[in-house]
Amino acid sequence: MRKSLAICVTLIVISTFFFGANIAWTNDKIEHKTVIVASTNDEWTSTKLRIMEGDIIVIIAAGTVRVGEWTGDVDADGASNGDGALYGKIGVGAGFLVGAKNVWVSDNEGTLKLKIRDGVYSDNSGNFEVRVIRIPPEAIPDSEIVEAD
Ligand SMILES: [Ca+2]
Repeated sequence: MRKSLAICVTLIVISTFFFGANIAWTNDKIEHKTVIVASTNDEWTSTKLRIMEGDIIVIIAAGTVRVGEWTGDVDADGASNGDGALYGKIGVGAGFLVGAKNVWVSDNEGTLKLKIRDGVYSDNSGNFEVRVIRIPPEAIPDSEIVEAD
């Protein structure tokens, strides 16, 4: 009897530890940030958002930049050759095209960073004001099955 009580207490202590630890390093709340990405910055700008696999990422980039004389002012979709477009990178993964508006489910884990695509950054002007929304799957209510009519 005393032995089974001891086992029971041990199980409660272990499960509390794992449950508590789980809360400490996962964030199941929707996060929304605005990040300024400068066209003169040739380094990645951190959104300071930690992305988990399965998170839904929403990007809305406002503003225009000038990355070269011939391109004129372009939005985050970039010029016809791709210069001036907004790119993203998660953790140590490869960079990918984001553009002015985008929604995707992340296959990667790590900090989301943003950068404007160009070769020479010193002759650029302007910046993008980028809203980044991270929606963890835990924050989405259970789906309702819609019956066919
Ligand atoms: Ca340039």
